[in-house]
Amino acid sequence: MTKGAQIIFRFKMNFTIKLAIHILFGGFLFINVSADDRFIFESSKHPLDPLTAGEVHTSSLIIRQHNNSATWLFNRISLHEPEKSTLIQFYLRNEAPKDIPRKSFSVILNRQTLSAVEVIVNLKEKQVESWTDLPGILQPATPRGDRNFAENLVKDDTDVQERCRQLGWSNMSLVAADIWPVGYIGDRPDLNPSNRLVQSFFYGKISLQDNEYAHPFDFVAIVDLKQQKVVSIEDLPTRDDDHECNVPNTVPRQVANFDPSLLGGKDFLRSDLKPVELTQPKGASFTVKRYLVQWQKFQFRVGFNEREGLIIHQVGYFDNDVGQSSNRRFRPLFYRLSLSETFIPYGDSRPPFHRKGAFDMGELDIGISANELNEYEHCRGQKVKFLDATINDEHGEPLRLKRAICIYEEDTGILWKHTDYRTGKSALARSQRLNVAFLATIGNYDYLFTWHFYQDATIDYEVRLTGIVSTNLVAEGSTTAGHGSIVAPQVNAQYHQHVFAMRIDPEIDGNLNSVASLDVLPSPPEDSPYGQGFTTKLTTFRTANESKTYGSHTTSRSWLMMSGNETQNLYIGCPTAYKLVPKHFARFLVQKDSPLYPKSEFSEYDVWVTPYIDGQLYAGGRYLNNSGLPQWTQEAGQRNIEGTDVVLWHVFRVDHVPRAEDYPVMPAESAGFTLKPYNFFRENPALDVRGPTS
Ligand SMILES: *[C@@H]1O[C@H](CO)[C@@H](O)[C@H](O)[C@H]1NC(C)=O
Ligand SMILES: *[C@@H]1O[C@H](CO)[C@@H](O)[C@H](O)[C@H]1NC(C)=O
Ligand SMILES: *[C@@H]1O[C@H](CO)[C@@H](O)[C@H](O)[C@H]1NC(C)=O
Ligand SMILES: *[C@@H]1O[C@H](CO)[C@@H](O)[C@H](O)[C@H]1NC(C)=O
Ligand SMILES: *[C@@H]1O[C@H](CO)[C@@H](O)[C@H](O)[C@H]1NC(C)=O
Ligand SMILES: [Cu+2]
Repeated sequence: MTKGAQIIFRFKMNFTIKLAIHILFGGFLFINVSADDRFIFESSKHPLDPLTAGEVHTSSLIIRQHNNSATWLFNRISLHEPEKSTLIQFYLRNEAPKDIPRKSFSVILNRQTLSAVEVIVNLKEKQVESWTDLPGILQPATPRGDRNFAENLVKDDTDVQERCRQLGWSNMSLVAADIWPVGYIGDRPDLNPSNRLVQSFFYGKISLQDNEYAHPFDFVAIVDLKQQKVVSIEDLPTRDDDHECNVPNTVPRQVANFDPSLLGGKDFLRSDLKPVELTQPKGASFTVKRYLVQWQKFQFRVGFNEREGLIIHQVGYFDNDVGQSSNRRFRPLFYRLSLSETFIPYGDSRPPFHRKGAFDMGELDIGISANELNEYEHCRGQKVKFLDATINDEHGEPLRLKRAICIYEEDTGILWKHTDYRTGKSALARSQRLNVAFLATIGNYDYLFTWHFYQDATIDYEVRLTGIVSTNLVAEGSTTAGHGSIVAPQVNAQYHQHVFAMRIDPEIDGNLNSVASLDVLPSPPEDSPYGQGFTTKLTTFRTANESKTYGSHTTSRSWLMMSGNETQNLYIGCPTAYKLVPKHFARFLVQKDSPLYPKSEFSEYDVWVTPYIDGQLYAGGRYLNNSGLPQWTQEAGQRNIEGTDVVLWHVFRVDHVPRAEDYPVMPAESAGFTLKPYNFFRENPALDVRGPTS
């Protein structure tokens, strides 16, 4: 087929689909599909490219045609990534994959029963490949549409309105209802978790722009999305001796704003700051072809879906043994890098605050909350590449998230340098890094997630946490709220943890890898007559069970992902490796005997290693049904994981004890980890980075 014929063919197809949907469903608007999606040639799509708007639309159309036994709500439609076995050889050889059909993965809900079905659609054959009914207890995350629906529903409830009125808020336009997952509900057998339950915390606003978290209310409502009603309203504890005292609560009216327009104008704002600009007079050093990114010696693919947001696929490095450009060879590093789950347990032990906690990905979806980015505020540079993302609405139609991902470079100081102190001659290379970022707002919090790539082949992941701390009411006259910091009169910010579970699928110099912990320890006395000796201890994990390890700051523990038998470093003689360098040593604080523990058990260890199995993507399981890592490591049993295809999971946690300075909006806190080449090269791989003046 000629190019022209393909264009015409695709145009006709789209036209037909459009017509069909108008006839079948009474005229849905065919929105948010841009020209480039309609006229993309199949052959230019990589099997890991996110679904296009056209593919989202086609998926829901095929699903409806296949099964019209119910009215389906489309919870998600995203790429069904091909099995690793079909892609791995192409990746290892850095070849374009051939003959791999694109497929979509959808979770749909029966509008009446809210029971969920997983559907895989083969987009090439245009047919449903699998249809899996899930038990009612397995429920997918609550997308934004459902959250908005729940917010309106609680605000329409007369009991809720009465409670708000008693607190001085009779105008419901000035009441904010924050919709949270319910977390643990095992102590309420009267409520059915299969009915999609959410809870709502309430806050008042003085004006529409006002920061509501300065005015917390004293009750929580549980909403049943199946019955579409409020099923429970509970008092929140507001003083330590709550049960002894029955005085009605008052809500603080003191404002705490951060929007410059509410901050007293020009006199309040600093006027002595001059701009710092980055210029790139010769353009960018990276290229982006669809989703393929090349920068310096790195190559990788960008992916995106509604749950994880940004994904990095198939990272490789073009190694030319410094200075021998003829020897350029492709060396695989990581098959897939992603944030796989996050959990924010709150530390207030007074019920019903035991239900306050959120799995931001598994229960709320992070990808759908992506902000629209720009080059002035979020990703500062002159040459920034933005990528849109495509998700779906409940009718199965595509929704475009504009500029959801940014790719840009920046200067990060000295990369290496030495001055010969005898001659005064110096050599220096400055470090330039490539950033791939996305920013999500989930309720009161904002997270900026960035993968940084460096010229010495280091890869670093950073989460910046900002936004507003979730507040709760303290009774007038109470001086202590416990489990939190009082950040303004009657306003408490509860202690909580941020748990991030990363999925790192290494492919260090090939498909067969091993993982080991590396500790630095004092030498035993018999080896150290002067007591100053120290040494390293490498412990290679033989089973998944053995790999469940905690960080150890007393031995500077790191973990190595090692190639099967490649020994690049001729002098050291050990396998080529990448080292995971942790940055956080906070332990998971939910206790093992807590009824909340089984669902969050993946948060326990700092590192877990599992044998690679397709579909095991989310640390707590796709539906957070007490599965994920604990189940998979157990299922792996005594199976050997040395020199096999393995996945390393790194869990890091930040204890957030709010400070006065975190209020009313918190200065960004940084968290993350680093992946460093470890005897992967023969020498400093950045010797060939030029200094700024050369
Ligand atoms: C249609 O959906 C219902 C409910 O999920 C299921 O029981 C039935 O088997 C489906 N039919 C087909 C042909 O897949
Ligand atoms: C409720 O508040 C909104 C926003 O301030 C305002 O526009 C509206 O007029 C108020 N309604 C009543 C009945 O006071
Ligand atoms: C797993 O490891 C722990 C601690 O190393 C050990 O106590 C336990 O017996 C192991 N379980 C299995 C099934 O091997
Ligand atoms: C590594 O192991 C594989 C499989 O056992 C073997 O084919 C290959 O030759 C080995 N490579 C080296 C460098 O020893
Ligand atoms: C959780 O659900 C998955 C289906 O996604 C199932 O395979 C798994 O066995 C379940 N685990 C538990 C512990 O119920
Ligand atoms: Cu926090």
